[in-house]
Amino acid sequence: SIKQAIEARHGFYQMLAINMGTLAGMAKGDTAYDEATASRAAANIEALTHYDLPSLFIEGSAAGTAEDSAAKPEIWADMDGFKAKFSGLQEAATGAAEAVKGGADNVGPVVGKLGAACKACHDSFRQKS
Ligand code: ASC
Repeated sequence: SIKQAIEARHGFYQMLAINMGTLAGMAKGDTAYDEATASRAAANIEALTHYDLPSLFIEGSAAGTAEDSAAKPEIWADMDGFKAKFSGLQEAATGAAEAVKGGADNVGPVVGKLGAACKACHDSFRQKS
C-alpha cells in the first residue's frame, strides 16, 4: 500500500541517518574513534544503498497527495534523474567500510562524500518542511 511504502522509506532513511550519525560523531570528535564501530556503520550504509529504494516511490505517494510524504512530485516527472541521485549515493558509499579504517582522520572525507550525495537528492527531490 501507499502507507506501507512511505513507512518503509522512512525506515530506510532512519537506518541511513543512524549510521551517518555514528560516522559524523567520530568525524567531529564528539565520539571517540573506534575502527570496528566506524567500519560497521559504513558497511551498513553500503548495504543500504544496494536496496532498491526507488521501487518504494510508487505512484500516488508524493507530498501533497499522500500523508506524511516529503517526496516532491518532481520525482515522478524525472524518475531517471531520481534514480541517478540514488546511484550517486551508492557510488559514494562504495568502499566506505574500508575507507573509514585506520583512524579518525579517515572518517571525515567519507562523511563529506556521503553527505554531499544526500544533499544532492534532497535539493531536487525532498520537500522542505
Ligand atoms: C545526514 C542526514 C542528512 C544528510 C544531509 C547532508 O546525516 O541526516 O539528511 O546527512 O544533512 O547534507
